[in-house]
Amino acid sequence: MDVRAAVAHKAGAPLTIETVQLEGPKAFEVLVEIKATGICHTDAFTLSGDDPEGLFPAILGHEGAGIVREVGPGVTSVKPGDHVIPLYTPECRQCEYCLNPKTNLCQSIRVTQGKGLMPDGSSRFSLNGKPVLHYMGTSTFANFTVLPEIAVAKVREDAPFDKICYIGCGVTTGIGAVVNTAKVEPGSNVVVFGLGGIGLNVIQGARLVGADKIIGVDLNPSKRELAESFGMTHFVNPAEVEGDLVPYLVDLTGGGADYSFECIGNTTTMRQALECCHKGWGESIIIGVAGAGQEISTRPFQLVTGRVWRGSAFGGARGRTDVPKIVDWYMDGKISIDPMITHTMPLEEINTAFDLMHEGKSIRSVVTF
Ligand code: NAD
Ligand code: DAO
Ligand code: ZN
Repeated sequence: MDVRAAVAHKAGAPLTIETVQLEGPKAFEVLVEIKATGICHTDAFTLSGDDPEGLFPAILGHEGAGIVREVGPGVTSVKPGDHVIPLYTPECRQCEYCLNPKTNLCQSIRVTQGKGLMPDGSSRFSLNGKPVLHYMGTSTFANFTVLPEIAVAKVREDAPFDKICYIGCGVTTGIGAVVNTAKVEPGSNVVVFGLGGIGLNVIQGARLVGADKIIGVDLNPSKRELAESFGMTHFVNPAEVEGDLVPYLVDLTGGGADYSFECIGNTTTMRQALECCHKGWGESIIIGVAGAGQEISTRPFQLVTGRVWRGSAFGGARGRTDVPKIVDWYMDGKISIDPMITHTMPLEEINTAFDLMHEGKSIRSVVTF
């Protein structure tokens, strides 16, 4: 079938809106009509060329929501008409990783997904007879996409696509890092580096679990107001701090953060996030993705004296199990999404979403089809 897609032909170039061909679902695959997709920093990271796994030409996008239109042979968990959120971290419930409660990193289709291919080793997208690659197993910058059955979460049908698409990455990544990865306790002091689409969700996750001080760190003062509305209690602009940021944060938290979260992807702030943690027990969670080849460093004595460095992918969430619950939280008013969706646009204007992100003017832009 013909589908409308934003194609990334090469790193550093704008996406081009084109009609591409999409083959139907094969065994254990589903065809999904994408109704809305968010544009995340990670799409920009891949498009920039900094992503070591970035491959071209490809159809980017990993933060979508839509409706199953067709299922391939063997599919049992969803049917045409079901509303779904694509999962860049699938959940097969059978692999060694899915069977280990310590991780959410299902590996059953990891090798082909990393090559931009479906599990049978081929692409379903093509342009003028030449393959166009999938991205993160999701490729939501198209009005139709094909996914493995294990890479869709079935969600309730009364939830609005243009809001719940954000649960496909940013919301789950931020809230999940607090709830699943760090397991932040009520009364904790939390420091969040970066108040973008991920950091704001860390903040609302911290408020949800009853954190005490929730300190946001960002160079852009325009992020302050929205962050406060999501529960930030103190704002720190590093550019306005006299002297070193780390001792300033240690002082503000009364000895160091119980938990810190790095939501920028900068190795300098990763170090600051670790070192502002409380001696003896403070834990720092890296969420941000740094550029290819970059390395983190600290003095090992920081770890010897009880600080812990950890990472979190997709908020430690198991998508098919946890994502429908997060949609319920949104529909029940337990979490908020709408104010973070600052811009909505048609596919034809998707490059504007990248411009707004780079200019620091948006939290989330959403393309609706
Ligand atoms: P974003 O661009 O919306 O937000 C980043 C924020 O950091 C901005 O508000 C910016 O002003 C601020 N900032 C930049 N440099 C700073 C500095 N030196 N000091 C203080 N503040 C600074 O990005 P986002 O969409 O929130 O994504 C954040 C990171 O999370 C990215 O690296 C993204 O790739 C990553 N990410 C990780 C996962 C995961 O599962 N681990 C999932 C999604 C995104
Ligand atoms: O299992 O090796 C693996 C890869 C898991 C991918 C997790 C991706 C999380 C970070 C990228 C940001 C996604 C938007
Ligand atoms: Zn698995």
